Amino acid sequence: AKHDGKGKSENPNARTIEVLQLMAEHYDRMHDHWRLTAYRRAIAALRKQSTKIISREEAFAIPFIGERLAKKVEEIVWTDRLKRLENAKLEPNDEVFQIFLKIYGVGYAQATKWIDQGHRNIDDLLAKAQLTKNQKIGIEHFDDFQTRIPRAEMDRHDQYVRETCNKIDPSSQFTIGGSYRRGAADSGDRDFIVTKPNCSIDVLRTIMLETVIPKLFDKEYLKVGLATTAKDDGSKWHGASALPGASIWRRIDFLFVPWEELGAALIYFTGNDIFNRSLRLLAGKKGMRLNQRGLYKDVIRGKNRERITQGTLVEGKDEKRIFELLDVPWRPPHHRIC
Ligand code: DCP
Ligand code: MG
Ligand code: MN
Repeated sequence: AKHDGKGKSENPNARTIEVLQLMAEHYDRMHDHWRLTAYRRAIAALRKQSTKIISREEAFAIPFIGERLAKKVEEIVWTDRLKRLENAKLEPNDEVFQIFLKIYGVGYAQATKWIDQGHRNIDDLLAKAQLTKNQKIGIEHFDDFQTRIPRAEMDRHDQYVRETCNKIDPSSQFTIGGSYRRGAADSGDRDFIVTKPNCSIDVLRTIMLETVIPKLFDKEYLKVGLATTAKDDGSKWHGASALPGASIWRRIDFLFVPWEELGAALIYFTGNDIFNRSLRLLAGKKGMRLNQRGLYKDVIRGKNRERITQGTLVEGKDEKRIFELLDVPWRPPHHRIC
């Protein structure tokens, strides 16, 4: 045992706490806040006990220890170990987990599943895992998609897409948002915000999906489509493309945005994500609400700050006006890093 004789072992549940702590650290590294919090609460509650908790019934009787955690407490007491912790084979797998999470479209659940199935690297996945079409593309172009795009190349994509699209539909407007609009020296992907004056989102989406995107495929600029969603508040198309003569595939996102919502969409898709969160929080504090469609006022909230009314739209179109209405001095995109 790792008891250090500095008083830690005096707590009757020291060993249980030690193992649960390792589990908590594991979830912390996995960014699993929900489980991390559950473990922290359970550990704090267990620390207050003056007797050794041995059975799951005893454990379950303690506040903040649910059924599953109670079972784990019993397992630790009786086996001096926790299978779940060993299955996670912590150190090596954390690295594996982080790699799997970098594959396009792979989230926490998928990465965990693969690790539980015994896969330890990309080659395992290619050889043994059942992959969807997108997962295969994400893996085959793993290095491509991980390589940052230098700003000079971003400029060339901007020009290429703009020229091609404007030949088809001169009034569509394209802005690259994301890190590029914030002035970054390199970017992970291209976030094209597409809009068209006085045009419904349905018509814009149809032009893009049925004419512009097929044209970009014809020219062999677009290589593959990865995801498409169509919603009232805009739509997106995810894929990959390469400039003529280039072999490296780059991730490309098209975000179709209604003309009246351009300002709010620009704020959202320019980010960064933390800036967005702080702006939304501020809106909330002022009785307003900000999302990628607009700024809303007279939002009524309950005692847990949950929304009771959605509020009325005050501004969607004008990016600067949204800052003004929030009483925030204008922040040019390259100052929107938190
Ligand atoms: N965004 C957000 N919250 C998220 C994801 C995205 O607010 N969870 C917004 C802010 C981002 C923008 O969308 O800046 C574009 O998302 P990207 O993932 O493309 O991020 P960036 O363009 O900022 O960075 P990168 O250079 O890695 O693409
Ligand atoms: Mg981006
Ligand atoms: Mn993106």
